[in-house]
Amino acid sequence: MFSRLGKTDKIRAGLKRSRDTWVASISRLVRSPGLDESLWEELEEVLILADVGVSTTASLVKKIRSQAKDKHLSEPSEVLDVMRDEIVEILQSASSKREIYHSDASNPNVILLVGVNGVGKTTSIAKLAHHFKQRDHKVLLAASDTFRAAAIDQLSGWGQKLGIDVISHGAGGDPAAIAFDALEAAQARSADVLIVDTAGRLHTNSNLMEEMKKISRVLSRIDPEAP
Ligand SMILES: Nc1nc2c(ncn2[C@@H]2O[C@H](COP(=O)(O)OP(=O)(O)O)[C@@H](O)[C@H]2O)c(=O)[nH]1
Ligand SMILES: [Mg+2]
Repeated sequence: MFSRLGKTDKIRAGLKRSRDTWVASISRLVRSPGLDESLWEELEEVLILADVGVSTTASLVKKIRSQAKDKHLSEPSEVLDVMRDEIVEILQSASSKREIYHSDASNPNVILLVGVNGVGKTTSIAKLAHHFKQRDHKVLLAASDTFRAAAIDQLSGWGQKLGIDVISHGAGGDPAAIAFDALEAAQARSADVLIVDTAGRLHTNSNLMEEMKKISRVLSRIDPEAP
């Protein structure tokens, strides 16, 4: 118990440290006099160090700079207000574009789990399936991890426990063909959600990445919105 609390405290302290660092850097920037090239460079550095990402940082700083010019801003503190508005806009447009769940009866929501071996794809599928089922959504699972018979048994086991059907062709089957059949079955049965399990892969496994592209390709033949 105590060691657990200790761990949480450590994580909290770590998060606080990183928040303090970038909040402190921004406050320092805002107090600096005048808007010059070094301010934009420092702002870029602070945002990248705060894990905003290189391309988002570049486009954010570009937008802030052009607004600062248009509005004839001269104080770094005014830049902070512009930055806040721009960040809110980015977050709002991202959340409106990423609708995770739609309720269109003829088109099931398709969730495709991808990741390296053992990261918890199959376990997460069981959790997601349970989550949706509890909310009265009809769920179907596709056993597209055909690498090992054990992987199919694992998914089927979860299906049995949860009372959810699993579409499978058995070990060695074509993962894309299974995904295709499963999506057809999901449409025919008016399922709300189809969750597709896949074999573990690294992005450097070119044959497995081709296999993933094929899964995506055949799914989009049935539903262009599918992953
Ligand atoms: N501690 C912990 N173990 C997990 C979690 N998710 C999965 N596991 C375990 O990690 C192992 C691999 O999980 P699995 O779902 O089969 O991974 P997959 O290879 O990505 O499908 C199994 O023994 C799971 O019980 C988790 O959130 N926490
Ligand atoms: Mg698995």
